[in-house]
Amino acid sequence: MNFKAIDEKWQKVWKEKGYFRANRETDKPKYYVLDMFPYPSGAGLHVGHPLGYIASDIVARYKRHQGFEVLHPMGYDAFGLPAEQYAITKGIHPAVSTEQNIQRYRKQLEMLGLSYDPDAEIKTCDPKYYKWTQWIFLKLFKSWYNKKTDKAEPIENLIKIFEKEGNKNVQAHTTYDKIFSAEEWNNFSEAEQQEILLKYRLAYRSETMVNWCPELGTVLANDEVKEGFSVRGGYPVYRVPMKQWFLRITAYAERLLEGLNRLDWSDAIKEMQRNWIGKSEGALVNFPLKDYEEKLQVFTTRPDTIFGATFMVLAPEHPIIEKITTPEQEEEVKEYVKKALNKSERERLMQQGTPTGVFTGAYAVNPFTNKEIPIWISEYIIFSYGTGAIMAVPAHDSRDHAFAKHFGLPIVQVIKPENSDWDVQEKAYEEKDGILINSDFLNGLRVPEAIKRIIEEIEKRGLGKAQVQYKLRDAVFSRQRYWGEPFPIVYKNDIPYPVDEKDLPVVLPDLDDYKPTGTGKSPLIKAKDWLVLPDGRIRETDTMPAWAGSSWYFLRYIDPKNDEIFCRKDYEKKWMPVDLYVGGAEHAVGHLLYSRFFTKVLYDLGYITHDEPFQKLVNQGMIQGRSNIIYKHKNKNEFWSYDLIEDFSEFFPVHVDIRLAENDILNIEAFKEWLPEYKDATFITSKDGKFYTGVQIEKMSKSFYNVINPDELCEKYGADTFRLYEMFLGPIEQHKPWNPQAISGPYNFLRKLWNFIVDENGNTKISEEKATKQELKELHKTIKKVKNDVETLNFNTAISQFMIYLNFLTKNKANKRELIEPFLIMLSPFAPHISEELWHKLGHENTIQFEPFPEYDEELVKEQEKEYLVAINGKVRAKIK
Ligand code: ANZ
Repeated sequence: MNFKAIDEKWQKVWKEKGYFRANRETDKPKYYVLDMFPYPSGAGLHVGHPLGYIASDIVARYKRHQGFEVLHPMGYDAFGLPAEQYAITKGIHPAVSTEQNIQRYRKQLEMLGLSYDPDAEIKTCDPKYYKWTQWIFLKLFKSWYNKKTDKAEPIENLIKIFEKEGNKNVQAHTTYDKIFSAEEWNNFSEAEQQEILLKYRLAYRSETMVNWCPELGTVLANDEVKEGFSVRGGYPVYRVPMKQWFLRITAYAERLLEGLNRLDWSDAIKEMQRNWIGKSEGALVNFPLKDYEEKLQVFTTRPDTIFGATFMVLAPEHPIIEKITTPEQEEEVKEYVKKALNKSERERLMQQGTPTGVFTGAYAVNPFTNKEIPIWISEYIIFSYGTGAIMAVPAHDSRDHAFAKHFGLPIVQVIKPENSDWDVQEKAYEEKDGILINSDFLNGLRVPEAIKRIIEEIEKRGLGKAQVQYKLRDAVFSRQRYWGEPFPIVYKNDIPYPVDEKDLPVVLPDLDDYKPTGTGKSPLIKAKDWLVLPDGRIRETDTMPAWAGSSWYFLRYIDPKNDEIFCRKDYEKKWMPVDLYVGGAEHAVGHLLYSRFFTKVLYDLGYITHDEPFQKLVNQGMIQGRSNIIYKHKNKNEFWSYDLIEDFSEFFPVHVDIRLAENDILNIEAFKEWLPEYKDATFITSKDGKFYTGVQIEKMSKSFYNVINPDELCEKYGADTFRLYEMFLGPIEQHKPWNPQAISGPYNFLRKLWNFIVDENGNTKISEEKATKQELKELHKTIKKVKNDVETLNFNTAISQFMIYLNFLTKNKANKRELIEPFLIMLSPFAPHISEELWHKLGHENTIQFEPFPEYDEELVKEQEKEYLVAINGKVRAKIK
């Protein structure tokens, strides 16, 4: 039997018949099952990638058997840094290399027999696709967030309001904080008006400190930077001011939180999103300054501790520093600020050990104790959070405590834990319960009541107000790179204007020199003909980040060829949300949050009818590599078989290409050829004459020579064995090691199945005899188990049940049609090629793909007979059925 030939035969038929094309207009119930689309890197797929793809494919096929119209699409996330880096290192134009890589991926995916909709393939770098990415950007640019209606609205509405009554009644999500009348608005210059509107738009340009990475030639998002280095490549990252495009995702903070409650996602991922959004309830309080009219505003989540606020701390960026720093402190302050500003926020937050800081020389007044308290500067205060200034309560906040200890500042206890003698001089008491002390009118209250009471008092005395804060920041949306979507924006007098929608797409100009300029300007600046329009307006040269195209691709799959709109609304209404989304947990925050944000904006503007894109989310685990390692003696040119070594400290490990160590036994000759530097080494073998390698489970990586490529395995065993094998490795959400020995299990299972039904001459051996009750019972038990396991995504245990069932059939020589046909249908989602082949061998002309999934009979599944032992005087005397 030739598995490979069977794979190819049926893949061709399925493609020709178009079985997996979803009918968008169907009346059947729909099921939308989606994979996170890959970026096509040069290395191709390794066996870790298909884990999720196979799982989602099983569900897609299962749902077809269940009578659903299934949309199961695949595409390529083809813009962005990785594709471009690859192109640069190989010296090939990104468009060319990306296309090559896509073809390789497509072939690999086809080889696995994944049942993708052939019409729906999308590539984010295709102008027909990014036309709509640009269009969505324009929608963001042309919208503002109305807090009164709690949604995004067209900017024209806002302009009309400004013209009629100015902005006094407008409640918007904006950084604009002045009030103007209608008259003033109408008298503003065009430039002034546009400047103001930018502060309301959902896509806006603004100058900020960014993570600039000269080596990569681009600005990076916070989650692309780790401890001052780029996550990709590990290059140094610097903080510099730059004008950037932003998306006002902060307007959606509350709705992004609320929406999570309606989703069937793991608690872990939801929690990560909640933490990223980071909601805190507290108060804004204004502290008077000694010697100045101005007030210093702080954000605190613990206003109840205000009697214990013994100093203030400012972020090094705080603008008031310049004003209040005393001449004696000036030099020290300047030096400290300069050093701190070179670190990213993340680095500053991670700062461990001895606190750093500097005194400004100035004082504020605690409005409740009326004491003068010193104002310090420290890098542990983040400028972009809250107000960039805090009241420090060292008795009840550990960072403040460490700071006070280090700089000798007073620690005053204001909360007393109920059942302990806590010494706040030693350690901050941070719990949010206990009784207030040393706090005048708050004394004796418990913390929650005290918070309520103090906020009332703060508001009554006009010192501040209750406030909700989010950690979520607006998303930087520009890259100074070539390989991305151009912005549909042109400048006149440095004011950004939208490109006419009918002129979309703004096609990425073909450049020969697409490498980063290294100056902070995008390489598009070199496309002289493209850059300047006939009327003198100049194009935006930044490009969009990789996540632009991936934040809405799930909508395009529904209506992939439409030139009139990104996705027909009636189709969207039918097909969204995605019923099952499978992908890696590394996208827990970025991609999933941005997709939810895009969805909500399009929903607000009336283009779609669902405000959450992914109903159920499953994160597949990682497949780890299984490395083979041999050990060389440190002082001799000798390698020792693993089992002979007692003291590993006398040896150093050498990774061996796993292909040279079948069953963990080293092929010594092949190894010497592979690493000629060891050709004269002696190999001390084990007693049985074999040379055993050590084994280590670690990341699958080229540098450990443990990467396994699906191509070879499919070639050798066929796609069905490969699919079963990957699913058999363990629960889908768990990380698990690649274990090549275990492939023989699924392989033998499929061969045994084949030989059970087909004889040596290729003839079918099937009996039309009725099944016995016992046999039916076994069948129905299997149906019940498999159905339940597929629905809960426990594919590994479903496969075990297949094996048990086949053993039962072979043992009982029960090659009966009644028992085998339902088996093939159940198996088809897992091993579609062989199931299809055997189905036809049993005499069917139709494909197995849409055969109804077998139902089980609850009566049959129940244990119907039970044997009781009858004991008389302690001895078994009889058995009763
Ligand atoms: C006084 C206080 C007393 C605080 C106390 C905490 C405990 P979350 O929950 O993360 O929102 N804070 C405010 N702005 C900050 C900034 N820009 N950088 C660093 N820290 C800042 O934390 C809010 C608390 O973190 C605030 O409440 C403030 O310290 C500090 F016993 O104010 B608290």
